[in-house]
Amino acid sequence: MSGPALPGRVVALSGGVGGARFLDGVARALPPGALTAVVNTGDDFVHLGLHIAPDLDTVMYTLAGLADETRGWGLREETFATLAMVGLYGGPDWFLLGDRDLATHLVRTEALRGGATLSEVTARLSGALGIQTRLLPMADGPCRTMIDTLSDGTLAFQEWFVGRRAQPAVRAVHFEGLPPPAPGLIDAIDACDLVLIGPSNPYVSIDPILALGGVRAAIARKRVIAVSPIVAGRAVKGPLATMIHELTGQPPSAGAIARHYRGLLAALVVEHGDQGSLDGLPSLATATIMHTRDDRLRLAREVLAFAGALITKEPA
Ligand code: FO1
Repeated sequence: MSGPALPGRVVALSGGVGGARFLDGVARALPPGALTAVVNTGDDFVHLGLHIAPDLDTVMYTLAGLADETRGWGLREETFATLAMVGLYGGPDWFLLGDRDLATHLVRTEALRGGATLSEVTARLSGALGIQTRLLPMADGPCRTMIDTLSDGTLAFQEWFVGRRAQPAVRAVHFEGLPPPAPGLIDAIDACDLVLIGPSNPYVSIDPILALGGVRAAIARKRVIAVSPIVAGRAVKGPLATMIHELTGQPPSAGAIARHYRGLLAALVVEHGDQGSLDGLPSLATATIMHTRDDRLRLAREVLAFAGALITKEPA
């Protein structure tokens, strides 16, 4: 007996580590070419003269099977000799750039200075790493996530997240610069059967993508399923649980994620036991924490089968 048909074309929105791991599962669960990944670039910054795109690189290294699985970002078996020398000179060594990772930033920066767009460089770098998934930065132009803090004024994302270990309490998040979405992004959404939102931080990883002109409206016309980055009241990684409390006054829960994406979602994928707070939003309850590569594939297959059943049941 065959199950519901898998969605044919899928667009998935992603930030760094959690989103990248989910994308890895979805990419392997679908036929080659079926997935377009749209990646947050609000975290990008220029550091030591280089264009650093942390979420794009985390996604690229994860899909290529090269990511450091413990940290979640950067390359595995990395060394930091160049950074040690930067520190010896009194240069900025607070952001950990590995020796091999630096090659990505050097080649990207040189290509951008030569007139290539971020989309073009991303296609070149991901192609060189053998990645078959289409990777789109959310935009070619700069859109910078800025964190308004209670104690330290307004900080650029990496300055807050890495430089101050996400310690200053957050009053608000805003984005500087609203470039057009990357070429092909709206077309990819228009042509897809399903939009997935990975288990990424909604405020700093997904909202920058949704803020770009036309993206939220295009997504709102589609069947959208998100995976909750909150499990049993805690963030799987990073400062999200504290941010939910600081920004909404609510306790962190899958329900807070559902309310954040109100009006967009057909369903939310949550951890077993987390369905209680969803205010009636349809959900799939399963094991959402991805410890292994097999977990990623299993979760992706479950989400796609669930989406297939939703599509079969409720034609758009
Ligand atoms: N995250 C950290 O917490 N500390 C770092 O020193 C750090 C360096 C770094 C270098 C390259 C890269 O691609 C990512 C890096 N990240 C680091 C992760 C980065 O801050 C991401 O933006 C966040 O993980 C949010 O997605």
